[in-house]
Parts: sequence; structure tokens; C-alpha cells
Amino acid sequence: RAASTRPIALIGAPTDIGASARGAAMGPDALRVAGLQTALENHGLRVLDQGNLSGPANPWQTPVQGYRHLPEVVQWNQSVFDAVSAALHQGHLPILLGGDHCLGLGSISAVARHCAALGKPLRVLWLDAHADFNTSALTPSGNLHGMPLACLCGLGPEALTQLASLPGGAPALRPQQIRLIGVRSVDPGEKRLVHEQGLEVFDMRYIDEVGMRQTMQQALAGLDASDADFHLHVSFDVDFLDPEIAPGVATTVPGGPTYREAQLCMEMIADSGRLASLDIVELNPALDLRNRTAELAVDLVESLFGKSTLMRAPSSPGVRAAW
Ligand code: EXY
Ligand code: MN
Ligand code: MN
Ligand code: MN
Repeated sequence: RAASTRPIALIGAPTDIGASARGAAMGPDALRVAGLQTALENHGLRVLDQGNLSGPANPWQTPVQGYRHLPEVVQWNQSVFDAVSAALHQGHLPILLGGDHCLGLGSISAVARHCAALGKPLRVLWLDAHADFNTSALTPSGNLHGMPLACLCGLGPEALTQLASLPGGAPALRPQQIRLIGVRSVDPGEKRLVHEQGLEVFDMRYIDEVGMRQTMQQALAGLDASDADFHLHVSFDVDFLDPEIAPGVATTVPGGPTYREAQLCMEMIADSGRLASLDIVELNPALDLRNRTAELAVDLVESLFGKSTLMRAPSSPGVRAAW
């Protein structure tokens, strides 16, 4: 199926307000320097770079009641919510350029509100080494980039769980809408909560055992139901990738998807034809090597938007070239 022909809106959110280390604030510009806009344009897509949002500086303080920088995190996410909402309203496909993963809150709250208003079913793929499902009681760090998914499910401070302001104060997401992919580092209390909430998790052990192909088939299952026009949101934490290929993140965890596995993951999402919004988060140029991780992220995002090296229909055995 053809990739979306909607214009793409690039929205930069240069902050590391929810992170464990400084540097992710430079993510948006590193992705620009790596040629994100041109790469997408080369696939025939229209791309509008809306520049960077602004927000409070990182005061780099210790946690207060289990949260680090909560007021600043709220402010940044409110700006992201407004910008992503506006892009969706104009019929654009928003790509949030983070910034750390706490910003997924504002982005996905906007998507959830948009889908609720249109009566569209929503599914979220969370590509991450972590589950990002901590609460103030469970967090070992107080860093809000470890909590956005729990907040989206209604577990967290009201200023964050109510960003979408859905009717009846409903949370932005129900756990059934989420697929966690690539997970390999979860805190003990966080693990219990993920199970209690019933999230569908495709951890690295699962990917090792069944392969990326079957993993993605399952994660994308049901999206092609002809009676439902699904909105698919992808929240791409760059630490999803194996640190051997993606060193430019602060929270590296060994044993992530290889280059080929990551490509297959992105290509299968593209084949679903449902991608309608995206976050690219946690890229930390201060830790990168010659912008290699940013360039890899751009390469993968190209695949996500339909760049393919296939010489045959997916999964067909026709290896003989057609010319
Ligand atoms: N689970 C740890 C914490 O909550 O502090 C680490 C979270 C890292 C989150 C990264 C970005 O996805
Ligand atoms: Mn994350
Ligand atoms: Mn992560
Ligand atoms: Mn590619």
C-alpha cells in the first residue's frame, strides 16, 4: 500500500527536561543535519519544517515527590500537545522531533484527542528498550521520560494524565491500544504494573525466539480491518536500536534489534499503510559519533515512509528480477 500522501509537519521540541542526561535537546537539529527533510522529499513527500518549539530551560534539579522537573515537563508537553493538535487539524502528518521521551505524552495526547473527535480507532507502537511505565512510587530516578506511557494510561499526576482532556476525564490510551516492542530493561515494580495493566509486550527475548517478522505481524494484526480506518502512531525511542549501531543515546541497553531487524520492523509498518503520526525521541547528539545515530534514524524513518529495497512482493519467493 502506498505511503501517506499527507504533507508531513516536522515539529522540533529541543529539551532534555525528562531525561537522565543532558543532550537530547540537540536532537531536532541533529536530525535536520542528517537530512531528514530531503530524505522524505526524495520519496515524493511534502515536508513542512515548522522549526522548534520553545519552553523552559532544564534547571537540572533533584526529584520532588518522585518527579524531576514536573512543572517544566508539563509546560513542554502542553506546547507539544498544541503543535501536534494543530498539525493534525490541518490534515498534516506530524513528526515530533525530540527531545526526550516524556514528550510522547503531549504528542500522543493530541493524537488521542484527534482520534476521539473523529471516532477513529487508534493503535500506538512503542519502540523502546524500556517500558516507560513507571509511576512516582515506582521510579528509581524520578525522570519523567521513564513514565510517559503510564501517564497516557491515566497513572500519573493530573497535570499530565489530563492533557488530552477527553470527555469524563478518560485517559488518553487504554492499555489494549498499545504494543511495546524491543523491551529489555524494566524496573521490578514497573514490570508488575505493565502486567497488571495488561499491555501487550514484545520483548527482545520474544523477538529472538519468533523473529521480527512474526513480531510485527502480531503487533500490526487487525489494523487492516476494512470497517475501521485505524490511526497508527509510532513512538520511536532511538534506544530501541542496538547500541552497536546506535550509540547516540543516553540510556543504551545491549541486545537491541540489529540494522536488518530494525529495517524490517519499519518496512512492515510502512506496508500497513496506516502510519499517521510519529515521534523520534531520545537521540543524544552529545553522545553520538559523527552524527551516525541521527543518520541511522533518518535511514529508518525513510523505510517507515515506504523506501524499500524489495525486488518482489513482500514474502513472495519471486527472486528473479522483473527486468
Ligand atoms: N526505567 C528507568 C527509569 O524510570 O528511570 C529508565 C527509563 C529510561 C527511559 C528511556 C527513554 O526510554
Ligand atoms: Mn522511551
Ligand atoms: Mn528507552
Ligand atoms: Mn531505508
